[in-house]
Formats: sequence, C-alpha cells, structure tokens
Amino acid sequence: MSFNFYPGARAAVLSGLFLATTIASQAHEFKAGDIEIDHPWSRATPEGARVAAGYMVLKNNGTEPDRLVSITGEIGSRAELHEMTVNEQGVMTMRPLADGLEIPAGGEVALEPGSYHIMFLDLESGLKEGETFTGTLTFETAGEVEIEYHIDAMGGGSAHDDHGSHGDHGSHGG
Ligand SMILES: [Cu+2]
Repeated sequence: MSFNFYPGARAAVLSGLFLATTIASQAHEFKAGDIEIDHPWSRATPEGARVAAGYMVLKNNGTEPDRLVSITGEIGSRAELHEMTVNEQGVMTMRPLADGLEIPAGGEVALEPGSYHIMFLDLESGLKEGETFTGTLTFETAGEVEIEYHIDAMGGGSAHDDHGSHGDHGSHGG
C-alpha cells in the first residue's frame, strides 16, 4: 500500500473547504514492517506554546511483540513518550516511559488524550489547525519510519471521533 499526499501542492490549487474534504478522505496511515501507524494527529496550540502532544493508534500485525523506543518531530528539538495517569485526588500527572511502549503481537495500543501520548518539547512555534508536520518513530524490530501528523483544532475534544474533520476514520473508538 502506498501513501501519496502532497499537502503543499493541493493547498496551492484547491479551496480551503475542498482541501479539508480531501484530507478527511485520505487513508492516513503508515507502515513499518509489521507495525501499522493509524492516523497520527496533534492539536493546534496557542502562539508561544512550548509543548504539543502527538496521538495515533499503533497496530502490530506480527507474531512477536515490538516496542516503540524513540521519537522525533520536526516541530521541536525533543520528543518523549509519556503516560498520563490520574491519582486518587483527581490530579493528572505525566511520566516519561523510560523503556518505550510495547505493542503486543496481534494487538494495538492507542496513544490518545488522557493516556499514552507523545510529547513534543521545545517547540519552535505554535501549531496551526489544518497544517501537518513530519516526525519519525523507531521500533525495536520494525525500525524507523517517517510519519505525518495532522493538526486538529485547539481543544478539539478528548474523544477524537467527536469532531468532524476526520470523521471517515471510524475505527478509532476502540
Ligand atoms: Cu506528556
């Protein structure tokens, strides 16, 4: 399966509305070996923000577990893998996953608001809705792959399917 998407070229010739429709209908996924990376996305940030999060679903179609071990993003000089937890007092805390994130054989792991996520640090500028940025994921077995994140609206709902701009991706609810 190949992935053909040239946002710059499309933006030059299409109206904004048609562009949004075109993006929504793209099968926005990437592959590295047995690992499938489904719909990487981030959120628009206020101007001057220094951090942004990255979300996606990682599926392992293989018969051995694999592990996401390192991440880069072109928007900032550092990126970490975080887990968000809520303690008994209802306080949310984030902690880096020192050993990476395991994707079980034949299983999937969702990076989503309130749970596992990528944290991009030392942003060079804010993220704007409708734009995209690239980054890499490196898996222990599957190796490195370049992916592209779509930037959704600021505060665009904690459940990704709740808003319309990527409504075609019906499988995110699990
Ligand atoms: Cu975080």
